[in-house]
This record gives sequence, C-alpha cells and structure tokens, in this order.
Amino acid sequence: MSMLSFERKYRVRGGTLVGGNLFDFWVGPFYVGFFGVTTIFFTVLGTALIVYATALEGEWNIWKINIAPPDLSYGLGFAPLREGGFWQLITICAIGAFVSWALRQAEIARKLGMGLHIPFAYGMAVFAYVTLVVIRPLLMGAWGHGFPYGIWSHLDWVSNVGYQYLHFHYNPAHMIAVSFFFTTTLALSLHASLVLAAINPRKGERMKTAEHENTFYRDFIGYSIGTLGIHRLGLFVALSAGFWSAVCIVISGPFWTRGWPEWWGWWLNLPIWN
Ligand code: UQ2
Repeated sequence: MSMLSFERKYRVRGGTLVGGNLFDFWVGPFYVGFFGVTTIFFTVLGTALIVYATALEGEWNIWKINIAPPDLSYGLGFAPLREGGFWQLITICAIGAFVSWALRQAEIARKLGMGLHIPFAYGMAVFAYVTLVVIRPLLMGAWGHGFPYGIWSHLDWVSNVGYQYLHFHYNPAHMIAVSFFFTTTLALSLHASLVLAAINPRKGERMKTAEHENTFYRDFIGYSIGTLGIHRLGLFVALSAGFWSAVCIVISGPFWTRGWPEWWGWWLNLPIWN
C-alpha cells in the first residue's frame, strides 16, 4: 500500500499551513502534517474524557450513555467536571479535532494543487455542529443550551427543543433545510442511476459515455445539466442543507421565542386581505 509506483509523483513536499517541513511526512498511507498531530491529540484526549466521564456516571448501556452540558444557572462560565465540565472539555476537544481535520484536508489539497472544495464541504458540517454547541448557547447566554452527548439523550433534546417552539415544521428555515435534504437525495439518485446505466452495461455490451447521458436527459426533459454541472449542483444542494439547518436552529431562541406557527402571522396580517 505504501510504495505504489505513482507515489513518487504525488508524495511531494510543501503546501503546509503550519510547521513547514517538520511534520511533512507520511505514516504508511496517511499524510501526517501538523494538523494530523493535533487531530490525534484532540481525538485521543476527547475520547478518554468521554470514557472517564461515563465511568463516573456508571451507565454503560450504549444507548443510555449521557454526558450532559452544565445547568443553565452556570451561564457562560466553567462548570465543575461532573456538572457539565466534562461536556465543556469534550466540546473543546471535538472542535479541536474537527478543525484540525479540515485544516489537514486543506494542506493535502494545497500539496496536490487541488481546489479547497473538500475542506469547505466538511467545514459546513463542522459549522452546523458549532452552531448547536457554541454560537446558539453564546447567543442564549448559557452553555446549558448545548445538546447532550448521548444516543438517546440527544434525540430527547431535539424533541424537547422542537416542542418548545410548538411545531418546528413551521420554522421557515427548517422547511428550506428539509427541502434541500430531499433535493440532495433526488440529485444523488438521478446521478448515480444515470452513471451506472451508462458505464455498467450487461456482459458483452459496450459501455456508454457522457454523450449518452446528455442525450437521455435531453430526450427526457429537454435539458441536461452536464457532467460537471451535476456535481456543482450536488455540492450546492448538500451544503445548503447543512447551512439552512444551522440557520433554523440559531434563529430558534435568539431571534424567535414563541411558537413557530405564530411566526406566519405576518402573512395573515398582510393588509391585502381586506
Ligand atoms: C445530467 C448529467 C449528469 C447527471 C444527471 C443529469 C450528463 C452524469 C443526473 C440530469 C440532472 C438534471 C437535469 C438536474 C436536475 C435538477 C435538480 C434540482 C435535481 O444532465 O449530465 O451527469 O448525473
């Protein structure tokens, strides 16, 4: 795995953002870099904290493990370890690991002379997480507004926060986010089925190319977005889903405190109905 013939071409120096040549090497197939080191550091420390906090809680049922944020009364201060302090440290480690991971992607992309689309795309998921556990809690004035780390408990959190706003499906940004999630699955299924239909023929038949792919859609709906275009569209709809998810939760509380159905009053109150 680690000494393939094309490695001489792709295992090039440079592109690092931090550390110069110091961490510019590979371990087996993996590029290390300064951010490979920081990723390992935050991941190991964060995981150890999760295991330690769980040991103190004494609940080892995988579905019920729960590491809760501090009580709202601690506001934006540090809490004692067993009263949310573990959650705070684990959150710091998680963000440290996620940001390190994104910057390692950026260093590899720079090294290879590629665009930064991958760290940008991954960064949107990190942004959605940071919105939940940092940006919204800061705007609301307490770390206790972050979500708890646990399989069952984070689902309860989503349900409870949803009902606080009466009916979350009336949140307009939630509607936009859901529409983008569905459009993402539509776009990927259109793309994957089209590509497989073209390049994976029955035994003995010849594979088809982009000409056939374009022609199918021109025959079918009079328009083909093209082989580059479908990937631009896919990235756009997928990132938009994550972006509007972050918007829909950050406006709930900091910018709208009543039930979401009530928000639509602006529509009923338009003067045109007289
Ligand atoms: C396409 C094309 C591809 C594709 C797909 C299309 C040859 C291999 C799936 C068709 C996609 C269209 C018409 C856009 C649909 C719009 C939305 C919002 C889902 O033309 O080029 O490349 O994979």
